[in-house]
Amino acid sequence: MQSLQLSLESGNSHEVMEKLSLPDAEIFIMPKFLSSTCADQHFDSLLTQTPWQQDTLNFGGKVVPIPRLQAWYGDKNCHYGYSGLALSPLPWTPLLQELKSAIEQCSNAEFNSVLLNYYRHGQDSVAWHSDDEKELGNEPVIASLSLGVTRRFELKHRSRKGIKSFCELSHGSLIVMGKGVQQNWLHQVPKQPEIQSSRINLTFRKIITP
Ligand SMILES: O=C(O)CCC(=O)C(=O)O
Ligand SMILES: [Mn+2]
Repeated sequence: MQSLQLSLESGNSHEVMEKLSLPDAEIFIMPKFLSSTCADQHFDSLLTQTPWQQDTLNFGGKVVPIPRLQAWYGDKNCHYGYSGLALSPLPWTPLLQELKSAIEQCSNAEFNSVLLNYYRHGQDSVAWHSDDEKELGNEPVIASLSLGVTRRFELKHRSRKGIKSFCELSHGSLIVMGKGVQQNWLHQVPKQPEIQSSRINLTFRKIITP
């Protein structure tokens, strides 16, 4: 896969994209991808209009609710799953399609699906993982848009013990995870019990269908 090419348009504050310096990975952040007014509107629409689901995982016969709510949207054939959970796509909404196009333009990548996560408060989280399911291909580009309260996004290298990093994902920010991120690193959004307010995250992905 070619490495990410970024469209940086000078004078356009939403286009300011910074590369995080992580070994063995290409990851970019645009802290102000959306203006705060736009981000507020999209947060409210997604919060109220998404059919949020409380999915469960089965750990050796024990059914455990995932500590966040989710929704999966995409093209008709985009079936996805992780840890034994199977997700069938809801059809694109105009808002999700609009966000997808804007994010495709600035990341120079294509997506056909999006996973929405709703962290209701600081007790909701996602545990250490990488998005390395085979339906995402060998070197996926995943773009992640954050709305709502700022949460900490942590990364740790898979094999070089002790090499870690983190960034704060604020309202309207976009990160683009490219070459090496899923292969060489794990990421998580840890619980932050002091946080009372909610956050929505959208990860745009490309499912490779046979
Ligand atoms: O909420 C986030 O920022 C990350 C979500 C995530 O890693 C995922 O859905 O795979
Ligand atoms: Mn992930």
